[in-house]
Amino acid sequence: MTRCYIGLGSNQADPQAQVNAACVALARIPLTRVVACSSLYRSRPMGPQDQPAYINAAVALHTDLNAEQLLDSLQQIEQQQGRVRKAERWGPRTLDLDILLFGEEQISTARLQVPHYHMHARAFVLYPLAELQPELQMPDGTPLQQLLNDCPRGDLETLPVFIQQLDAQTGLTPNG
Ligand code: 5RU
Ligand code: CA
Ligand code: CA
Ligand code: CA
Repeated sequence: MTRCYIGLGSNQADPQAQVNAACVALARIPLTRVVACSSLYRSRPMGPQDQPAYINAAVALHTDLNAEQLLDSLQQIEQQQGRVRKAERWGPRTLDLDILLFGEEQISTARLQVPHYHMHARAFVLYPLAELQPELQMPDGTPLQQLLNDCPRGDLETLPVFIQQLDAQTGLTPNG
């Protein structure tokens, strides 16, 4: 059994609904259990700016799959939720699921880089992760708290739970 952390992101086709649906889909992966889901977070796009704001979240899983098998399942969920690979790098997407951490493993293959690239410097990854496990350490021993100290929140907003629920029920977003 391996404890792992998944980063979720969406900025197309009702991003909050995409992220909520992805949590449900993660819970249905074989040999895998969802341990915790973070709040939803909203922020302006990093990288290419000419795209909508993102909704991000993080999920903690226990799995008996290996990292490559888990990646296969994540890519299947991305495709089921309408992800289309475009030529443009870092363009908008209906759903992006990244393996942030897979136990203590450090993986570098053609398909997979774990810990995930640049996660140590991305507020939309670190703050949701800290909500799940504030005491977390990176596989190299760096405390998550130290990464947070060096990574300002910027415009990252935690969506209040009542807005998340209202939005899921009505499709309305009261504050934008
Ligand atoms: C360059 C810099 C490229 C930072 C990328 C997300 C980056 C994003 C996301 C937000 C990308 C990768 N911005 N930009 N949330 N993904 N807010 O999930 F992250 S493209
Ligand atoms: Ca563009
Ligand atoms: Ca990503
Ligand atoms: Ca990805």
